[in-house]
Amino acid sequence: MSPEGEGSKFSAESYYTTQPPPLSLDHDVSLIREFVSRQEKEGRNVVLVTSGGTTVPLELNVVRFLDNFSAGTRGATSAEYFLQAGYAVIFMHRQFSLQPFSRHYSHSTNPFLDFLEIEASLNGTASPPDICVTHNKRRHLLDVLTAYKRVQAAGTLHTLTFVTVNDYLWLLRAVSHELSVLRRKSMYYLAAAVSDFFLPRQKMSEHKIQSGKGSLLIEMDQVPKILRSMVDEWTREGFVVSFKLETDGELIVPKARAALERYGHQVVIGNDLNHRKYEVVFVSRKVGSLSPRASSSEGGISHNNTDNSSFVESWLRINPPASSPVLGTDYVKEIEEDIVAELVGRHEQWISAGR
Ligand code: 9Z3
Repeated sequence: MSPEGEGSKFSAESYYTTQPPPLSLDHDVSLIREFVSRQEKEGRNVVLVTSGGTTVPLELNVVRFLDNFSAGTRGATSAEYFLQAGYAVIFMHRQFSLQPFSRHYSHSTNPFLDFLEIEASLNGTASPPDICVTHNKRRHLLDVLTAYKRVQAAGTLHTLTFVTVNDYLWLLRAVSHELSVLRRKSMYYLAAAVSDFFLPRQKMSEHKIQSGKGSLLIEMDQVPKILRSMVDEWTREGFVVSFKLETDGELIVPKARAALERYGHQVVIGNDLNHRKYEVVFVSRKVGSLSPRASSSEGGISHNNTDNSSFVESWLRINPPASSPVLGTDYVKEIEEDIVAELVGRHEQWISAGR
C-alpha cells in the first residue's frame, strides 16, 4: 500500500519513543505470555495472524478518522486453516472485523436469523415454541461448530484487538517479543492492511476539527517500516510472511522482491486488490541465495516459476465460483486453504534447517 521513495521521518525507534502505547498493552501482553508458554509446553508451532484494516484518527477526541477497505477475510480464513493444521494461533485483528468461525455467519453474507426457524409447539401442549436450524444449512453449521468447539477445548486460539495504526504497531512489537521465545517454531503472517500514513500525537488537534475555514489540508507522516526491526530485532529466527497489496498487477512482483531485499524475511505474498480471492504469488529467495538472516526454502507450488537472479515466484490460483456461494449446499474452495498448506510445508523446512 505504500508509495516507494523517501525514507520516513519516524524510524521504528523514534516512533516508539514519541507515540504513546495503548492503555491495555500490559494486560494484553501478560495474556499472550501465558498463551505462548502453554503452547510451548505442549510442543505446538504458533502463528501470529494479523488481520483487518487500521484507522488513523485525525483528532485526539476522535470524531473523524481515515480507514481502509480490509474486511479481514484473508486473516480470519487463514487462521482457521492454521488451526486445522495443528498450529496455535494468535489472532490479532481490527475490532469488529471478521473472526475465525463466526466469519461464516457475518451480518452481510449469512445473517444468522435467516437460517433459524421457529418450530410450532405441538397441539395441545403448553410448551413455548422451539428454535431449530433450517434443514439445508445444518451440515455446514455443524462442521463450523465442531471445528470451533474443538479449538475452544484445545485452547489453541487467542484473540487480540486493535483499532488504530498506533495500537497495531505497539501490539505487533510486544507480541513479536513474546513469540520470539519459540524461535523457529514461530510464524508471523502479516495480512492486516496497515496504513502507510499517520498523524503523530503531537500534530493532532485536541478537539473536533472545525469546518468554518472551508477546505481541510492535513499533512501526514509516513508510518515507519517496522518489518526491518521485526526481522532483525523483535523475532529470533521466526518465519516471517508479509503481504504486498497493489492495484496495478505489474507492480506486485517487483515490489515484493524489493521488500524481501530490504527486510530479509522469508516470504512475500503478493496480491491484486481485485483478484485477491483467486490469485496470489509467493515470492521468496532461491535456495542457496542467502538473506541477511539465513537461507530460506523454496516451495512446492508448480505454477510458472519466473527467475530473476536470486528470487523465485510461484503463482497460486483457484477458479472463481460460477455464482455466489450458497451456504450449506456446495463446498466452496478458498484460496487460503492452499496458501496455508504451502506455508506449513515451507515452515517445516525452515524448522528442519535450523536443527
Ligand atoms: C493484504 O495484502 C491482504 O491480503 C488483504 C486482504 C488486506 C488484501 P481482506 O482483509 O483483504 O481479506 O479484505 N494485506 C497486506 C496489505 C499491506 O498493507 N501490505 C503492506 C504493503 O503492501 C506491507 S505489509 O506495503
